[in-house]
Amino acid sequence: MAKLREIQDITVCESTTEMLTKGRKDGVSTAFDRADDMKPCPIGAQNACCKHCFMGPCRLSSKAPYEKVGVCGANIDTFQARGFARAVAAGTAAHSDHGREMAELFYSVAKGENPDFEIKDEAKLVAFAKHFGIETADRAVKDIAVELGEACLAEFSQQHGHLKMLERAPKKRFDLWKDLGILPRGVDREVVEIMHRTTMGVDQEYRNIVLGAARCALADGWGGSMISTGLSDIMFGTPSPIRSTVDLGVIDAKQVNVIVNGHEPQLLDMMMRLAEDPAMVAKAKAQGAEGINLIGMCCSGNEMLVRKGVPHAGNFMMCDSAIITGAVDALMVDVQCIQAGLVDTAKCYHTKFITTNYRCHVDGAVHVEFHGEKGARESGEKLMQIAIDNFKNRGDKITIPGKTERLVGGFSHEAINYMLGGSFRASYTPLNDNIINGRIRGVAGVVGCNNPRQKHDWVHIELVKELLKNDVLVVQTGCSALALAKAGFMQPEAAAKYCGPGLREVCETVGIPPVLHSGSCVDNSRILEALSAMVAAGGLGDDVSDLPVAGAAPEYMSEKAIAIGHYVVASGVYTVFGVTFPFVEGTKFAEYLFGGMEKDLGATWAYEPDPYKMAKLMIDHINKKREALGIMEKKERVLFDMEARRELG
Ligand code: MSK
Repeated sequence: MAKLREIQDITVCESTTEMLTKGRKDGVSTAFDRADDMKPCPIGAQNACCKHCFMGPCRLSSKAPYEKVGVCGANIDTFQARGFARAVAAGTAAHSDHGREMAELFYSVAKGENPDFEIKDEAKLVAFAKHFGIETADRAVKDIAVELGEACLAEFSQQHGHLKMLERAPKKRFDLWKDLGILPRGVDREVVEIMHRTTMGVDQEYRNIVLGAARCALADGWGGSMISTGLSDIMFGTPSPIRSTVDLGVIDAKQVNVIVNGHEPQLLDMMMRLAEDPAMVAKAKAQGAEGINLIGMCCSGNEMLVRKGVPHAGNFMMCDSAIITGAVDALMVDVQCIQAGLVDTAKCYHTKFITTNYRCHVDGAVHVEFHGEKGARESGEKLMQIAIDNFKNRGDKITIPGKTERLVGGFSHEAINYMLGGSFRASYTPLNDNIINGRIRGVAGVVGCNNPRQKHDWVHIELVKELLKNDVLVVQTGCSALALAKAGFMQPEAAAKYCGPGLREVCETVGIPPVLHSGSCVDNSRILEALSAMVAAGGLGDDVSDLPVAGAAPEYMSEKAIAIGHYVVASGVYTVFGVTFPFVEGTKFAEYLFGGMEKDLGATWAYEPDPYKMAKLMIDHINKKREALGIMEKKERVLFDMEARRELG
């Protein structure tokens, strides 16, 4: 085993520090330790290798002049573009398979075949159906829902035309995609096509591959992910500002603690209901517990934090820490971001690590299948029973960190619209006005994972601090949101502590925190809706690429993040990634991704692991957009009437 980092170099999170210290004493090995012991392959880290056929695998030098080519003759640019595109396809597949699962679940509810779930938000159902061109006037909810379910499922298998949700983008952006020939046809078709194009002997021109990957990524953001978010809102409720609590202190020694981790909301939703079921509570009490404490983790938790305020244990790199408390009776997982290493951590304590989805088995875990469409309550009860029965098996190694943090989350696109404009004039106009008058410099989306090679939460927090100081409003999703929530940035009082004077004034007037939690990683589609609404509100140009906005994934680790980054860039937003990026400096591929793409799509990628330099890149970009819009100078507050707004547009 290589020398392990000191724990103060691994995380800035107090609870994680406490639990990793305990874990080392208890003999637990976490992903942080395995990262220390496993040097990343330098060739793979740069996508300078290719194993798409069996004449290789081939590896190329990452030193200029890049003359060497693979056995087939493919050069370094082809290698990198193909590796990048395959990551986009994998990420798109993950979000979209989640989206399809939501569509299947919704369809079973719509047809009246699933008594375990329901349509909670009829207003969103009608609004979403209208986006698909479905007739809603004077029709029964059930009929609209069945037609919507069929329309959503068809988006995955459609072969021709374009995905319906793309029409929600500004017209100029839609036309740009059309002119470039990258309007996605059907979600599955775009994933399959990328896998085909990147196989041996097909697409070997880096720009064509990157643009093909953009088509696939757009099928994720404006297809699979947007369908997932929309249908989840309809079934589980559209988020609106709600209080919750985050951090490992939400684990309660006196109750049966059940943590649900993964991505699809139906498992956590069912377990939350069962945790309040009198019969289940009575069973827990019979075992000596005071009740059942249902807790979310990672993005399953985010799904229900923003909708129902479920207490949240923490982000991706805290799963081991939760088990190390010794007080988690069951950790139930569905799909995505489930570390196989948790099986061994669970073995050091009494925790039952339970996989529940047929698509995700882990060697050594207990497997109890849960299907949202059929028998969800029955299998949920089985799962809960395992947790309750395990309460009595707790050992004496229990230590629960005392820290919890309050937050207000639930800032969906609809909620932001309502909060800014009120119920009669729901609109993004007040946001645009505050950007135009300079109180808000711009808006940043800070999203993505934790990566054990990076000091946990540090880059997220330092980056956001810099942005707020410079009057940049921050919108968040995924594990990044949890880093800021734990650090206290998602309370309205945070505005006075961290923001520049303009942003502080706006947040205090509206009563919002300066960092808005919008949901899980699939919910980055909400950011696309918000950007389109900003363009539609007027005064800030006529395309997303005109807006003073930027994106970042400071500590990402997943292929899903690459897919998100690529659809965000292809939608017109300058986006910076941290930690690492699979590229070789100075190649044509890199020059295109980090520069040339702007000519085609009006935005580029950037790579910068240092949070302060990352913030500078984003703020410089926002300033550049403000200059282009002619709003760089802070303006005195003027009341814009319709005529004035038209002139600005
Ligand atoms: S869970 S994809 S670590 S955000 Fe969505 Fe967190 Fe990244 Fe997984």
